[in-house]
Amino acid sequence: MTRPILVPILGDQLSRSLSSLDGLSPGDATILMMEVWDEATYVKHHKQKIVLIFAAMRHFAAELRAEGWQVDYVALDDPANTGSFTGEVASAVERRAPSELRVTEASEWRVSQAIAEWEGRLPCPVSILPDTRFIATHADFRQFADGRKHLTMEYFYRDMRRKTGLLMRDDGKPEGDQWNLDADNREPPKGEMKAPPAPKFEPDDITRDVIDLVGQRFSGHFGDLEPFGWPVTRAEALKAAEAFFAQRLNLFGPYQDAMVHGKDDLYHSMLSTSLNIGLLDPIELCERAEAEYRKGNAPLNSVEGFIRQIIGWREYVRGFYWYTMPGLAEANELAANRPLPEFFWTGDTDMRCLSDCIRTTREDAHAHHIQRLMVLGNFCLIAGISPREVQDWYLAVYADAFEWVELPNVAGMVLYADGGKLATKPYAASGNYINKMSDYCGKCRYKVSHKTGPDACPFNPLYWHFMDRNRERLESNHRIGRIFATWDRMGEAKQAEYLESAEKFLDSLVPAGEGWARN
Ligand code: FAD
Ligand code: DLZ
Ligand code: SF4
Repeated sequence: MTRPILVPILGDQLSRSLSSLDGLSPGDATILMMEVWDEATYVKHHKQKIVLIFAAMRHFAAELRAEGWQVDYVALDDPANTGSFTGEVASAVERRAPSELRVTEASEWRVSQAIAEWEGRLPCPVSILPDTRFIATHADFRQFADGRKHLTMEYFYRDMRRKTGLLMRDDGKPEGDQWNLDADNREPPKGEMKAPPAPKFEPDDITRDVIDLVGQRFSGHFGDLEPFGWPVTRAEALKAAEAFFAQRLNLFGPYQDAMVHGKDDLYHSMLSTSLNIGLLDPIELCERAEAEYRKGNAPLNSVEGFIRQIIGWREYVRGFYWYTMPGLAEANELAANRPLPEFFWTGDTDMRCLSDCIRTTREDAHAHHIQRLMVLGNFCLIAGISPREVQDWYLAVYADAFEWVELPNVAGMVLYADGGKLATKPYAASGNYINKMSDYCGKCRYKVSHKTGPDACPFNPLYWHFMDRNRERLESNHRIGRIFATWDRMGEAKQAEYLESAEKFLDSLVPAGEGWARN
């Protein structure tokens, strides 16, 4: 009898279309799935993120077993659990003596470095296969990026539209004659914004066990454990997707950037967790969205906007991550070194926009893109918070956070720490932007119309403090340089008022200290 192949499946590889399973039948392979302490604690993930991963892994293992696969499932509390992927793979190889170990490449640098060492350590051949769930290969991204100074997403996105044929006409032109309808994705909130909420899923017995485990073992991690309602199976994820297509896609486009107090879903899909752990396939979602457009159920600005986020931004940041690692994790172009304020963990701030975004992050392990970018991220950028600390925070607090997607967004899009490879200018904004795009400011203790002084919205002086202290680095940037003419016209007295207000505010910040993001 031939010895089976050992196929480790990691917590974000929960797809039946996984390359390591391709061509195998249940009799050919043993699947290895591992709940390991190292992965659960390399940052102190939000409790719901750990529940999501472990519950989805346990359900996936049960589905595979029901199909006849042999699954070695190592639970966190298994007394023999070594706590690491490498330790568990070594034990499984000893137990099973496989003819080969076959694994789909890891999505993150940390894990890929570990996997790269398996070949030298294990007594069997090791095959590492490409992750075919992404549309762009590493070579596709290199071909796009090599020789370019700025890696503008727009051109990459057009390549992806051509590669997939999504929203393309037979004459090779984009549907609607425009590649990108971003300009039609910026309506401020209007009236009550009665978007039907994204569905939540009642935990079954498997998920309840995991909730209990996480409550006991990870009680010191950030975030509310319950209510937990994320999809943990493909069937649930498909239901969540259908609810989005039926109820929210049509207004996704116009209100993509809108922010409303107390609501983090609005017209967003809430599908990133399911996509990132493999319960949903990016192309199936995009094709489904395109079908809604073709049937006349959703306008082009919504459908193109949704498809752009997935085959544009999502694919692009993944390519960018692998193209720029490991340097990206250390980049700090603006030499920002202020510690993260404690209120990022406690939510205890009078800034109403920030406290609402931190509340939703704590309650749901989610905030939508503009909350992450223009409230939380913008604050970190203009207050000059250290990229390392900001990266750890984002990686820990969101249920959809994996370094390949989190890091380019934080270091590149938010903090300009990469020196402008990803974004052509820093996304710095004063309180005006938040006031225009949200209902936050009306009831805030700060006045968005006050530019300086104790009642001024802190984003206002911080914005000019940021510009002033980074002038040398930013002035030559044609997209931002002319801002300095406005600053110069203000005159010294006004400038001093801005700088003094900003410094008073910065001095009042209490640093978070050790132990929040890492043990
Ligand atoms: P929707 O608004 O419905 O968008 C649809 C899908 O498009 C998302 O599910 C996601 O898969 C994709 N998408 C949208 N924007 C981006 C983007 N900028 N980069 C990559 N994919 C995108 N997304 C993550 O999945 N994990 C992260 O760790 C993460 N960290 C972020 C950190 C910062 C600072 C910023 C600004 C954005 C980050 N994003 C991250 C992107 C985005 O905020 C989330 O994907 C989105 O909020 C998830 O909610 P949704 O599924 O309702 O998204
Ligand atoms: C995020 C996470 C957590 C919290 N725990 C595990 C785990 O115990 N086992 C596992 O296979 N995956 C886990 N993950 C997801 C992994 O971190 C992710 O699959 C890899 O980082 C991919 O590079
Ligand atoms: Fe945020 Fe400033 Fe508006 Fe308050 S006034 S909600 S701090 S933008």
